[in-house]
Amino acid sequence: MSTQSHPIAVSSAAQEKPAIQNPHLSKWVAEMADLCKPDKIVFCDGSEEEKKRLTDEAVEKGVLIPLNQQKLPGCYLHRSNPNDVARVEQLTFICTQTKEQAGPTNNWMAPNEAYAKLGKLFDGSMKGRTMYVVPYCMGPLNSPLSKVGVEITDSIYVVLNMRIMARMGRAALDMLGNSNDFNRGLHCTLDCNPDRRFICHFPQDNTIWSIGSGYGGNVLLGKKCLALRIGSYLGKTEGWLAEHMLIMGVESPEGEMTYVAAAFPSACGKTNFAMMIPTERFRGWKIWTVGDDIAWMRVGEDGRLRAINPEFGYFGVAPGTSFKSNPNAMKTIAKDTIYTNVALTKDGDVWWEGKDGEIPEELTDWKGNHWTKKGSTEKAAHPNARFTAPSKNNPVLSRFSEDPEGVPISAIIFGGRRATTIPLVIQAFNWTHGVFFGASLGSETTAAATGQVGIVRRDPMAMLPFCGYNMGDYFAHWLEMQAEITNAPKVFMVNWFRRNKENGKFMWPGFGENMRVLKWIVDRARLRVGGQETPFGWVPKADDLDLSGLDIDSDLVDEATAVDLDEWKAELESGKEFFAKFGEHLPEALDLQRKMFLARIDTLKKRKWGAHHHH
Ligand code: OXD
Ligand code: MN
Repeated sequence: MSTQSHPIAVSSAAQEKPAIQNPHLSKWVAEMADLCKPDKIVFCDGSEEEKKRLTDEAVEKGVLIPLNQQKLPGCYLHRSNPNDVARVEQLTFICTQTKEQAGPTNNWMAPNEAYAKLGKLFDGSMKGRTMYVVPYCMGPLNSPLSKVGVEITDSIYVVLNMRIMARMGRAALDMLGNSNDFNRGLHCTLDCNPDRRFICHFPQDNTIWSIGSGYGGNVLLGKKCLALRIGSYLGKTEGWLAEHMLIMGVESPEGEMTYVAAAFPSACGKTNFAMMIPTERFRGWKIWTVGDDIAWMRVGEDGRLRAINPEFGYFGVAPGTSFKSNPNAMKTIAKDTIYTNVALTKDGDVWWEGKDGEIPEELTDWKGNHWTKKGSTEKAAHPNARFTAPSKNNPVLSRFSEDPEGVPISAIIFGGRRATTIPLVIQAFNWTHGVFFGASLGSETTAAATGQVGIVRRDPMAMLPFCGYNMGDYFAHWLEMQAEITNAPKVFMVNWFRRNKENGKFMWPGFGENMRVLKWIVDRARLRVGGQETPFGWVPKADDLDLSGLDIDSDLVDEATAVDLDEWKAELESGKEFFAKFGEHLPEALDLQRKMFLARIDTLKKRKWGAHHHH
């Protein structure tokens, strides 16, 4: 490709060195510039000066609205196009050579077709615009577990968000050196038309092309696109795991630290759990956040699974976040935060449904319209309104969050939102059973959308929208990992949302009380507390859970941890259809697990298990 017609490259500060020395990177940037034809190219260095310059420009252009700097220093509001407020699974594609490699749960486009189709849209897309070149590192700088990506974008909003979400700029370039091993991400907002919106992943090329959207999950390419979809593929080929999991350190009053990774489907409270403050009874216990959304895990020299958080900030859901639900998040987002699609108060503060205090009489809603408490029927903040905040603002950020070796994981938790069947907590018998737990993970749809409650959407390992290759092969990869993990984490399933069959009420208080469940998990992982063997795993007996100071009786714990044979029969039978989707790619060991549990139910029913077996 010719390099004659390049616009002048403007580097952000006066530099003696050329902005990019890596020949692979400069070649690719030149090619993308030839395609997109920007007026100007800016190489981002991640400096404070650059942040100020871009922020000022964003404010001038109306991309960011400054908030009340006394109340929220360094904070800004962004309003997205109302047609562009969430991830779009139907427009997200995995572009592997064959459809089979993408598997039955992903949208697939052939790579040539995708490059051609999106190439036409990218052609000339940055005329009159600036092209920003954003090098970034996912994971601690210079960690063997980290990966470098470069995102090319026409959006200042993207640059300023990437700066919070990843280690961005010069440091990432230095880490890359002259290597060709980096993710190539191309993004253009275009005119934000849903008809010309595509998020395409090319795992075999370590490339992402995203066009027609400005929404975080579609355009902050380090997060879902690289850290999960491309990451999971890299993990399969390189022998590690990229997971949709929070990572937390649980510290006992004696200072003993146990690390736990947990997968919950989107919007099921991972951020709250990762920043949890234990209740009064657990004074002296502390939760330390390593990450709230993504874990990259590799087997260390000690044979343990070691995890890093590839991210550097939180891109969390604002509605429902309050000093009641998550005080640490509230402190985290009090400064240097970009808010997207929240409501604005008269004095330049932010507001959303579920925030503490009185509902203001008047607001400017997320679309920029006048809103009144009395007169407006619509929500003031978009339900998927977000905050982008630096991890370093988190008062309970783990001091090991930057450890290049990663933290050693002792327990893995899978959690869903289930009104029935799944006990408050249940421990798998072994690794294969744990993988089966993860592969069968499901969450119920809420009433709001369809009027139907209790429809279970299967979301294996909470990775359904994020697995960058055939999910059947992904299950096989999980099973194979056992060969290298000589000291495997114990695997658990939790369900904070089980309801009483008679009165429909939640059986468990949740929030800080979840510490009681977490303590059992930690003690099980360390082989020092009892449990009850059920046909489907270990559950705590009432005596095994520390219930002191909690206003529920032990019968309720029995109920919350009870295993009902009829419910499990339905559960295991419904898994058949989901597993069948994967055909030959489903590891036989998983379907055998399902069948074995199912077969046992019939024998147990003959002997009336459960009737006289109240643990
Ligand atoms: C997220 C998601 O934004 O899972 O983290 O959708
Ligand atoms: Mn997520």
